[in-house]
Amino acid sequence: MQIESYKIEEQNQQLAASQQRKFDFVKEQFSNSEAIIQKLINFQIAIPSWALGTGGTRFGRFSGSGEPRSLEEKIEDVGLLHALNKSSGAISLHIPWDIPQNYQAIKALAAQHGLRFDAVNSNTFQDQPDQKQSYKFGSLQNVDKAVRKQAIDHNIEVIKHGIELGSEALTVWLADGSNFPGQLNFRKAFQNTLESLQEIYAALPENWKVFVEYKAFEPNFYSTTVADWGQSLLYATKLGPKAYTLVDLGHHLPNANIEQIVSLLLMEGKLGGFHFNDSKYADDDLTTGSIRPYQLFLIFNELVEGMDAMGMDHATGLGWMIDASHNVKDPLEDLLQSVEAIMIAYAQALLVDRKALNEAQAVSDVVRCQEILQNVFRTDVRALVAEARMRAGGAADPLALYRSLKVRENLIGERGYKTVATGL
Ligand SMILES: [Mn+2]
Repeated sequence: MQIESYKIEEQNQQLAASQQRKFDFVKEQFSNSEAIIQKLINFQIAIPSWALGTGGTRFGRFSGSGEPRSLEEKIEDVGLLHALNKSSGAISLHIPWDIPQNYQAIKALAAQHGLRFDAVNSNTFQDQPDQKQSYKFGSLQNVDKAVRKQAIDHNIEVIKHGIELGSEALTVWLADGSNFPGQLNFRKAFQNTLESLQEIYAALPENWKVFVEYKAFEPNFYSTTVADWGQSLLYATKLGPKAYTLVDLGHHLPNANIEQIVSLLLMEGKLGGFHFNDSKYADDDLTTGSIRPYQLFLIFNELVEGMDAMGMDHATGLGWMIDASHNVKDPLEDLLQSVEAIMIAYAQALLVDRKALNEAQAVSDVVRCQEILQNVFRTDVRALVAEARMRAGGAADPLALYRSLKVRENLIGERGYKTVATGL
C-alpha cells in the first residue's frame, strides 16, 4: 500500500485553520519557534525492522495481522510511516532476520520511499538453525575459541551487508553473561569479549562506527558482560576512535539517572547512538514517552545542551533509533506514537532558555532552574511539531490519517490475516 500525497493534503486542508491557531499560540510564547522548525524537519529517527511485527514475551506472542512477511514489506511499512510523519526516514536492519537477496533492488526500494539504512545489528543472542557452535554460554565472551570465532565472523558478515546497503554503523548488543555465581571468571570474560570486539573493529571501514550497547540484566540474571555505561565505555575506549557507547533507555537498573549518563558520555565524545523505548520496570520495550515523558524530555535537554557544547549536528551527530516491540498495539500505530513523543521531547529541549538556565545555575537558584525546565515541559508543542511535519510534506495528524485511510485493513487485504513478521 502507498499513501497518495493528495490524501495527506486533504487532511492538512481540513485541519489548517485549527493548526494555524495553535501554532500561533506557541509562536507567541517562544521567539525562536521558526528557527526550531528546520531542526525538527532535519531530525530523523530510524525504525528497527523488528518493530514492524507484534513483539512477543517469554510467555507467548499474539500475532497481529497484515504483518510484513519479507524485508521488502518491512521497507514498505517504514515508507508508510515516513510518508505520514516525514521523521522516520531510516531503517535499522537486523541480521540474519533481514538478509537482502538483491542489494540493488533493496536499495532502490528504500530510496523510492525516501529511506536510508541506519546501523546494522548483529545477533549472537540466539542460535540459527544452520550454525555449528551454540551461544548458550555466550558469544564473544565464550570460553571456547571456536564459538568466539563464529560470533566474530557473523559480525564481520553483518558489516559486509551494511556496506552494500550504505549503512555506516554496526550495533553490537550481547546477551553474554552468567546466571550463577562462579559460572564465569569476570576478567577472562571481559578479555575474551574485548579481543573479539577488536577483531570486529579491525573489519570496520574507515567511515564506520561500532556501537557497544549495554544492558543491566536479561537474559542473564547474575552478571552481564556489558552491563552498564561504564563497562561499555571501557570497551569503547580500549577499542579506539570508531567505537562508541549506545544508550538504550530500557537497559538500566530502576531509577538510573539516564540524563546524567548521556551528559557525561557526550562530554567524553563517546556517545554514539540511542535506542528509544519506555518502561515501568526494566527492558519493557513500551512505546517511547508512554510511561515517563518527563524523563524523555530531561534526556533530550541534556542531549541538546551537550551536543551544542560539542558542536555536533543534532540530526547526524548520533544514531537515533527506536528499539521497542510489544504485544498489544498495532506496531505501526505504536511507532507513530513513539516518533511523535520523541519529536515533542526534542522540540521542548530546543525551546529551553539556555541563557536563563545557565544564569540560574550560576547563582544556585534551584527554584528558578526547575521553573525554566518545567515551563517548557508543560507547554503543548504539538502544533510546532505538526507545523514542521506539514512543511516537510507530512500529515497534520498522522495517526488519525492512518486510521481513516484504513492502512492496517489494506495491509491485511494485501498480506493476509495470519502473517508473522520475522523477529522477536
Ligand atoms: Mn537496544
